[in-house]
Amino acid sequence: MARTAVMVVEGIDDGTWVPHLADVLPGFDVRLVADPDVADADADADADAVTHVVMWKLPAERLATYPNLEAILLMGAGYNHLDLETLPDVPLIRLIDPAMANDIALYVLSWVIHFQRDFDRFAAMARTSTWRGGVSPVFTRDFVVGVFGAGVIGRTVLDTCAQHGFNTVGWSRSEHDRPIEQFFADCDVVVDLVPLNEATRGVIGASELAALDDGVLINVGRGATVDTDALLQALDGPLRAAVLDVFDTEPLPSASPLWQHPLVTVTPHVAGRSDPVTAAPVIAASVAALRADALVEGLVER
Ligand code: OXD
Repeated sequence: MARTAVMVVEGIDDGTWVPHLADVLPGFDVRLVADPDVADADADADADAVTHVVMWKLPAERLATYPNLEAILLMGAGYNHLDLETLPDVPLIRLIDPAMANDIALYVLSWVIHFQRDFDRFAAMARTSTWRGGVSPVFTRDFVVGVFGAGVIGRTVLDTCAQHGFNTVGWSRSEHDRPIEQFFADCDVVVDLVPLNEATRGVIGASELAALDDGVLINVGRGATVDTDALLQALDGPLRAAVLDVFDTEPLPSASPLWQHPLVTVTPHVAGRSDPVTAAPVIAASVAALRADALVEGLVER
């Protein structure tokens, strides 16, 4: 009799991934890897039955103990924290969950409205009991929201802002209609969603921020794509504000000048969260598509 395929799941957050995955993958014996650093007797006893791993950062040595692995499915959208060279040579699928993309889009939209309606300026004026003070919010159609790194999630952000009447423009390396500095110059808000790799480390630097001028930078992608020193200098100049959800080092060290900066809002990497309730069906669909040799969204090119 054929053995039931085992899916092992990294123990992340509150451990609810296992029941949600088990619900949508009845053909699998879904088990938790309790502690990636300690050999887990239960999962290891059946190492050769393990066909799928759902993980964020299980070590490559652990993955190498599964000789019949068919695929690795990530619990998040990014994968820059993994050393692809060391991973088993099986499909690696990042999580493209529309619910997560929507979460990010709403985070962005709330800040876009905040700045388009001049709430930051009115808050400053309230401190001196100033009425209007020459501030007149621009209309939605005249407020330009740009997404730098307009992939799947970026397109959701653009669509959400466009549905609310904002003027939108996307920029990605493979698809753009203007040079990068022109893109920054044309935007009132730039949303950074560019994936982190060696080519994009610090890609938003002094010249991009100078082009953005008195605009706003929102970073919901990866912290290291922005040159923090250049950002602090731009904030000493015309840059209106920065809203940062991601950082070079997380948690953001308490000594970072970003914490106290009056023009910077820090949020603790919460713009888009992985939710096992919505992610489990997406992962189940990827498993089915892989087994049917069909196209899989989120397949990482290696
Ligand atoms: C992700 C993230 O990559 O949370 O999913 O940043």
